[in-house]
Amino acid sequence: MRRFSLLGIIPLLLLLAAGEATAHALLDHAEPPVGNTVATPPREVTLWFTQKLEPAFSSVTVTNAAGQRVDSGKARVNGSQMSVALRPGGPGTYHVKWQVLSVDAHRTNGNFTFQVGQ
Ligand SMILES: [Cu+2]
Repeated sequence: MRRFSLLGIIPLLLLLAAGEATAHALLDHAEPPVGNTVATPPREVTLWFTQKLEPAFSSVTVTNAAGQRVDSGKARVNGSQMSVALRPGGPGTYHVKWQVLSVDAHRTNGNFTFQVGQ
């Protein structure tokens, strides 16, 4: 009885694991890298996701250490990649907030920081 129920659960777990791996656009990596320090304020931020994005419903905002928005407001989406241009914002901690709609029609969002050195 016990053996039977365990065997029945394994395919279900595999199915859930596979679904989770392909579901939703999650942040894969970014430039500047998440949590890293760069010497000078970057001219743009680029984010790479685990799934293709819907350009019309995907956006990213970037604020500098003073809390001022430094992004151009116009994110560019190319497949699973999203970039936004920045104006110079000085040194300190930058906050990046993103929200995207992936092609499977799921919304996800997140945020991270990077540092700009003096
Ligand atoms: Cu999904």
